[in-house]
Amino acid sequence: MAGGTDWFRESFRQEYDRQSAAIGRFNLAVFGKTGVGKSTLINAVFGEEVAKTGIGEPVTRGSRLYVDKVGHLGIVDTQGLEVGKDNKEILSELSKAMKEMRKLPLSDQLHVAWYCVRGMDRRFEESEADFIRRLDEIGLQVVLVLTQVPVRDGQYHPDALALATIIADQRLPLAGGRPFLINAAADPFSGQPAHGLKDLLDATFQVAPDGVEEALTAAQQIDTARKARQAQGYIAAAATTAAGAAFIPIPFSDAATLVPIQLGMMAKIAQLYSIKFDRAALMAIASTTAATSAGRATFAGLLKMVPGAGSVAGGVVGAGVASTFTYAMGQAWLTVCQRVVRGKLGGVGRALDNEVIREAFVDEFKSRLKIRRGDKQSA
Ligand SMILES: Nc1nc2c(ncn2[C@@H]2O[C@H](COP(=O)(O)OP(=O)(O)O)[C@@H](O)[C@H]2O)c(=O)[nH]1
Ligand SMILES: [Mg+2]
Repeated sequence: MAGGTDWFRESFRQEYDRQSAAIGRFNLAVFGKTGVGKSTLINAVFGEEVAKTGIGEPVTRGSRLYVDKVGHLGIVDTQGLEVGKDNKEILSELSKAMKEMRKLPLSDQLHVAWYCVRGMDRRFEESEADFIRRLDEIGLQVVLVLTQVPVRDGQYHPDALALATIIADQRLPLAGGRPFLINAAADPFSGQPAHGLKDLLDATFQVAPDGVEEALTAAQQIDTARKARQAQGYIAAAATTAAGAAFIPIPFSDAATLVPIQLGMMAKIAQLYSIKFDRAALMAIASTTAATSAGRATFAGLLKMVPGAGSVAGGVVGAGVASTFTYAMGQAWLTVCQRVVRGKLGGVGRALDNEVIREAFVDEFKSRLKIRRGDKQSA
C-alpha cells in the first residue's frame, strides 16, 4: 500500500472533513433568565467543552444573536439582551435572523429553542407565554424546560408540579405539549439526583428536522445507545457500499477501492463520539498498523485475516470478503472509539496507548470475522 502514515493521515483528514460536512450542525437557541441553569443544562447534555467556549459569532451579519459552534452543535444566545427585559428586541432580532437563515443550508439555520424557567419559581408571567407564542410564530419549535426541580421518592416537588400545571393549562405551542421537568446536575449535599435529561433530549429529537438528527446524535453526550445505533447504521451502509465496489476487481495487494469507504466510515464514527481529528488519526494509525511492518498503516494486513481473502482466484476481492472486511473493521473501530471515550484506552487528556489500542482493535476485528464466517463468501 502506497505511503505510510503520512499518506494515511492525509487520506483520513480528507474523509474526516468530508464526513464532518455531511453530518452538519444542530443549532439550538437557549433562553431563560440569568441563573436558571442554562449553562449547567448545556454542560449536562452536550459536555463540558461546549459551555467553556467564548463569544461566538453573529448568526447573520450584524445580528445581536450569537452562535457558539462546537463540533456538530451550535448554541445561540442573546448576549447583552436579557429575556424578560428585552423580549421585544430579542424577538425582532430572531424574526429577522430566521428570515435570512431560510436562504442558508440547513446546518446554518436555527432548529429548536429551549425556553428555561426555574421549576421552583412559582410563577409564569403572561409576558413569558407571549414570548413563547411569538417564537412559535416565527418558526421556532419550543421545548419548555423547568430547571432545578427537586424530586423525592420518585415524586416531583409539588411547587414545580403546580407550575407545570399552570403552564400546561395555557395551551402554549410546546414540543411534547407540556413542560419538561429536569435537574441537570446532581447535588451531593441535598442528595438530589440529576433527572429528566433523556426525556428533554427525546422531545428535542422529535421536533428537530430530520436533516439534523445525525448532528444532534453526535453533539449530545447522554444517549449512548442512540450513538451506537447510528454507528451501526454507518457500518451497515459502508459494508453494503464495499460489497458493491468489490464487483469491480480489486487487486488484493492494496484493496484500494475499499480504503476510502472504510476511512469514511471510521471518520464518521469518530465524529459521532466527538473524537477530534488528531486523536482519531492517532487511534486509526494505531489500530491498522501491522506490528510487523515498521509502523506502516496497512489495510492489506488486516484483509489477509478475512476468511476467503487469501484464496481468491486471480487476487481479486469478492463482494462477500469486501463486505465482511468492512463490517469487521467498523465493529472493531467502534469498540476502540467507545473505549477511548470511556477512558479505557488512555482517556481524555491522557496519552493513548498504541499497543493497547491495536490489541483491542485486532481482538474485536477477529471476533467479528468469526461471526460472519460462511456468511456470504461466494461472490
Ligand atoms: N444542583 C444543581 N445546581 C444547578 C443546576 N442548574 C444550575 N445550578 C446552579 O445554579 C447556578 C446558576 O446556574 P447557571 O447554569 O450558571 O445558570 P445560567 O445563568 O442560566 O447559565 C450555578 O451555581 C449552578 O451550579 C442543577 O440542575 N442542579
Ligand atoms: Mg450561563
